[in-house]
Amino acid sequence: MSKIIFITGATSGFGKAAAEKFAANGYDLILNGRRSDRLNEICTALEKKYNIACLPLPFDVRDEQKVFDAINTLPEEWKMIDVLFNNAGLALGRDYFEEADLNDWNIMVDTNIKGFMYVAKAVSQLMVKRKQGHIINMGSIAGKQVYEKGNMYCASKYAVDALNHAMRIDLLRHNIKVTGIHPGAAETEFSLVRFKGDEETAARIYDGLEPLSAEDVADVTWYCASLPPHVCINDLTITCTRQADAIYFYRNVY
Ligand code: NDP
Ligand code: 8X3
Repeated sequence: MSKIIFITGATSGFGKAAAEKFAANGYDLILNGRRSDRLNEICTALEKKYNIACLPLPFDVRDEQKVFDAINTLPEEWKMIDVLFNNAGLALGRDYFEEADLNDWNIMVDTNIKGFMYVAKAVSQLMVKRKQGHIINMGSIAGKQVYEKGNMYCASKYAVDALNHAMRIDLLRHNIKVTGIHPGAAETEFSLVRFKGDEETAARIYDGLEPLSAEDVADVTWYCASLPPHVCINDLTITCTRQADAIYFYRNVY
């Protein structure tokens, strides 16, 4: 029987690349995001290409009721989730603390912390019943080190880091692995979302770098998920070669 991965934020970036990587390795997929047209297209394409099964499960992770309803009413055969890639998230704005938009902060807290937690809780309850599973949480280098104008995005990813650790401790007794992946700069739709469609500013983030790609992150996600049952990567920080931490870059701009 095929294994099942549930991926949130699968309409783009890391989630979409992970869907392809896991499908290529024979996993069946449950794919979440808000853009259902994209989910349907991705599912159809991957089913055809890899001869796997794919279930689109569109919902907004911020909607507590919808998250629990969608997961608790999955058909029985889809409840046997082996891996959760808890990846949906976003940054909005890059502003000084006193100038930042409160609405941006609310959306980041609601998505990156509360939505993240709803999905992890609902899926972990299914895993607990089976005494097996692997939760892979998407953190960030921004959850390891605060940078200027990072304020609430960094805080939300620090929360992810703390919850990742907390889940690992509490789920130990249920034989559930918990892994946190913490990438640095990666070129996806992330910066376009952060800068609200301003393509020029979004592109400048990667000036003089060869940033991580979505596929780089999908590869390490696959690595973490494909280790033997007794081995668990707890925390994995990954940057491109020209990035040392959340602040120091060596840009090729002489
Ligand atoms: P993208 O913008 O390319 O992808 C983000 C995904 O999250 C989309 O599929 C989007 O789907 C989904 N999403 C956002 N909000 C919601 C919501 N409320 N409900 C359901 N799905 C949602 O960015 P990345 O792939 O780069 O980002 C994925 C994760 O990686 C995020 O948690 C981000 O913080 C983190 N990260 C990104 C880094 C980077 O430099 N790119 C580095 C470190 C971490 P839709 O819009 O269809 O709902
Ligand atoms: C995304 C990486 O450096 O833009 O989490 O915060 S960074």
